[in-house]
Amino acid sequence: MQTTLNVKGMTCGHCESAVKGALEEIKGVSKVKVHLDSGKVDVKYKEGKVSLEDMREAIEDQGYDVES
Ligand code: 9UX
Repeated sequence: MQTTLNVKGMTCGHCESAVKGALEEIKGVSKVKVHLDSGKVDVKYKEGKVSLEDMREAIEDQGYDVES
């Protein structure tokens, strides 16, 4: 499965690393690509192993907002 999340508040490379790292720590997430310019985050994941809510929480824990 693949999804694209819209994340608000990422402006620098550290933001990118924080969001990417937090998502990659989740079991079931296989690939994360952050687009700093647009705030879009492409995520490849295994369906059933991880939910969109898990991803949202991981990003919010880092201090960023996810728009649905
Ligand atoms: Mo630097 Mo990115 O303060 O939020 S980590 S802009």
